[in-house]
Amino acid sequence: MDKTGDTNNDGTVNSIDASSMLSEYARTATGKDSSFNIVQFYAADIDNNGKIDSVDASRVLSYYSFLSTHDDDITIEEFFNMAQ
Ligand SMILES: [Ca+2]
Ligand SMILES: [Ca+2]
Repeated sequence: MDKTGDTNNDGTVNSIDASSMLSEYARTATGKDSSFNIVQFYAADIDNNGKIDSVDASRVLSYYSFLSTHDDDITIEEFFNMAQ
């Protein structure tokens, strides 16, 4: 499994993935069951803290906006290792 940010597994990382992560955060924050399976969860937990929240979603949006303005073909993990 890859930590990609691609929660719906359509091969691209974009605002749809980020909004699904915010929906997931809203569910779990209010005590509802997760709607993500384990593959989606792993892909979405960008900062590796064991939960999906607004930090992960904002990282996906940062990565998405970077990709849309650069030709670099880097993974989201490489992007945040670079950004740290
Ligand atoms: Ca996607
Ligand atoms: Ca997280």
